[in-house]
Amino acid sequence: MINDKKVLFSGMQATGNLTLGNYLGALKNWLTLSNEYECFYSVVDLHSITVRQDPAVLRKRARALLTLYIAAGLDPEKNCIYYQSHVSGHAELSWILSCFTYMGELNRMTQFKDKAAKHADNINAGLFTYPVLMASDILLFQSDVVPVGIDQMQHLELTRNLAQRFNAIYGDVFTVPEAYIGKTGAKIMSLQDPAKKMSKSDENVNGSIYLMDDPDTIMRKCKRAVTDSMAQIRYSDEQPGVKNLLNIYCTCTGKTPEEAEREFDGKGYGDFKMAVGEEVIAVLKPIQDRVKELEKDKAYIDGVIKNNAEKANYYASKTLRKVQRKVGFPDRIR
Ligand code: ATP
Ligand code: LTN
Repeated sequence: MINDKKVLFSGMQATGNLTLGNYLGALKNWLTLSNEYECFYSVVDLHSITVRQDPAVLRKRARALLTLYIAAGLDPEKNCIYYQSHVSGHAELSWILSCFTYMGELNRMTQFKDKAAKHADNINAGLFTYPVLMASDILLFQSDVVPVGIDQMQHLELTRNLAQRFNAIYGDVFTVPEAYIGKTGAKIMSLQDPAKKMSKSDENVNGSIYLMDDPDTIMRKCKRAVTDSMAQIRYSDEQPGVKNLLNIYCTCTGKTPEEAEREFDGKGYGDFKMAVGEEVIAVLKPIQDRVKELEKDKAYIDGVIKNNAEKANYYASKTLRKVQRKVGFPDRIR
């Protein structure tokens, strides 16, 4: 608990331009929860380098991502928005927790298998221990809740196991966190291949709507979205393309799939896709406008970065010192 509130932690990697999947699956829920919890939202740049990055591009994207968090509506006075690399506790706790993680556990992680297949020329140890760093992010702030898309569930389970394992040995050190997964939007699929998750590192740019896409591009991508020849708008696994568009529509409008099915009953795919495009544009336009405004105010963003890194470091050190003492590291002499 911080200031009598439960703690929330989440983060995103600055590995590309954010997609609608990132927004509907994660960021949107961050906004809903931000009043209720004491929140830490990190730009997880340590995670980003598990895949080779161009330094200048990474720096630029990390700042764009941090700006986007604010533009989406997270107030940096109330929410701690910061770069993971500015808080060394993440890496320090990660080392300690890696000594409590079994190779077999990490071997089972599907994200590692996917990424290793995608980057066969660079299967580095960081990619393998990525989930331990993620667990450290969460446990470092004694987080109660972690809003993520469904693809992160396996990492959350590992985090809970590590917390429980550590607590069983050393007493009540870590809060055991819960995942928060939205009812709709938890897994937005590629518009070009509804069997694949919409992903910011997908080479096919038509499969993803990027948060900074202009309205014409958004409409074009929606109109070209892969559907089927069943000529009916139903929320069913037999129609994965239509189901995905309905998910997008419902998460944007707050309607239930049943309401949307009724609304589009008897309508053609053309009209339906246009309606989806319009809702997406309506959701993204205010965020895009705010990004453009914020980008002009360098001093403001710099201030946010500085102040929040201090705040994050303060809370991170508290947990870290406690953990170091528990495992037997000597106290510092002041
Ligand atoms: P990459 O393509 O680099 O692996 P990514 O697009 O999967 O990246 P992350 O930075 O790994 O994005 O994820 C940020 C957050 O967005 C996580 O909470 C993740 O669960 C969520 N997320 C990512 N893709 C989707 C999606 N298609 N639908 C719903 N949520 C998603
Ligand atoms: N692995 C996450 C990003 C991430 C994260 C976290 C999410 C890193 N650390 C802590 C929630 C909490 C991903 O989305 N790929």
